[in-house]
Amino acid sequence: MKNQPTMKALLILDDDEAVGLTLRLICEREGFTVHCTDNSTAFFNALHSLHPSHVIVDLMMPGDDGLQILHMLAQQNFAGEVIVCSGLDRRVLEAAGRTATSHGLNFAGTLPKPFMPDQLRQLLRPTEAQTRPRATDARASFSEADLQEALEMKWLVPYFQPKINCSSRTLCGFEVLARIHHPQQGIIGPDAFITLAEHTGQITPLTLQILESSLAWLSKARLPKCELAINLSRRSTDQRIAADLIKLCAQYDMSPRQVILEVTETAQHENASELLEFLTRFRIQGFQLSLDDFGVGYSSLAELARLPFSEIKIDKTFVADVTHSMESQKICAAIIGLGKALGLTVTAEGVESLAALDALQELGCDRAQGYFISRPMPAAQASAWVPTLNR
Ligand code: G
Ligand code: G
Ligand code: MN
Repeated sequence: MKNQPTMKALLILDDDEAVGLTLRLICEREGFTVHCTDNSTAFFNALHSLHPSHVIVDLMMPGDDGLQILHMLAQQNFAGEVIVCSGLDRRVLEAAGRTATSHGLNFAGTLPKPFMPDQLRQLLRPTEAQTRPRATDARASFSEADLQEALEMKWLVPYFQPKINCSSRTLCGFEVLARIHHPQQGIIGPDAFITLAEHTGQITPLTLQILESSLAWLSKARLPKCELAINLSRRSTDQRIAADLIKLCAQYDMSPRQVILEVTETAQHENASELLEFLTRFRIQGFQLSLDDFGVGYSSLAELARLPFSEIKIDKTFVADVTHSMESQKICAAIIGLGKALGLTVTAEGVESLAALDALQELGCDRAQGYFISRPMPAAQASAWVPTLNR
């Protein structure tokens, strides 16, 4: 659908007339033009003539499959907000919402039946997704040669995202996140080049460049006791990194204890004993080791038991929902309990609100990182960053 959506126009697909009427009354009072349909054919016809800014889709209707409707909306590149509505179990509704997001739709939220008018009003408010430009997929356009050029020209730039202590809310360190400042293409994120680098053998030089520039920054930043967390791909178990990291710490007069190596998720390591040896060597030298994105993908309990980690980072998918999903809250609590029992530091990543930070503190989480605290920043900004958070 190429046409711009009509502002404040709502299209409803629900076979229950009473529900349709209730939705209409509430939304009209909010200034929406509302159109109700009770079958998929009428819904898609109306979609093409009205170009609504919002749709509400009932998940269960005779003859129509709500998930199929979401799929078709995505195929037609529907750019408006999608609300999923149903009397089904909350967990099923939430799962349906996730399928909408995974298809690339702008999913505004779920509406249970019965619902309170306020729940609906909340979903009609403009979300961050509406004001944020859609990420473009630079992955396809960035090649091995482009990356080589970026490495040679030193366009690789470390960005720094603060980590704070959950209870004192003071700064404990920064995670280093790589970006490329490309003279023509602008700022390019790691999604465009980390996996590429892992496959082309460019991950070791990339890691070393990031290490060098971030250690150089910290040594000048006058931030005593500040820790630096660096992402280490499972594919970069190159002994050169260990030797160079030790040399760089000495050169910049930094204790290895200030450096945390975050073992990332991007690839499964083929050789388990090689990874074990590689990581143990760092620990012997005094570096801290963190298991990144814990709870998803390859960051498993087996790894936690086998490898000498000193920190776990709760994956942002659980943290994002900690204030409104019982499951996510229980999972965060369990990971924090597990971390404590094993004597590890637990860091939550993806903290996007004060409510989430408070909830994590309540659960006993040690550290937090996320957009609520600060987005990743270039060096000049990071040196001057001071937490300004309410308690
Ligand atoms: O913001 P963000 O888009 O920065 O990072 C996306 C992913 O890229 C994260 O999973 C992060 O671990 C990874 N990443 C960022 N910088 C580096 C890096 O220097 N080395 C490795 N191996 N991964 C990185
Ligand atoms: O290495 P790792 O996968 O953990 O990298 C962290 C990633 O999470 C980076 O891409 C970083 O930009 C991103 N990130 C950091 N804080 C937040 C946040 O509050 N919300 C979201 N959605 N992403 C975040
Ligand atoms: Mn990380």
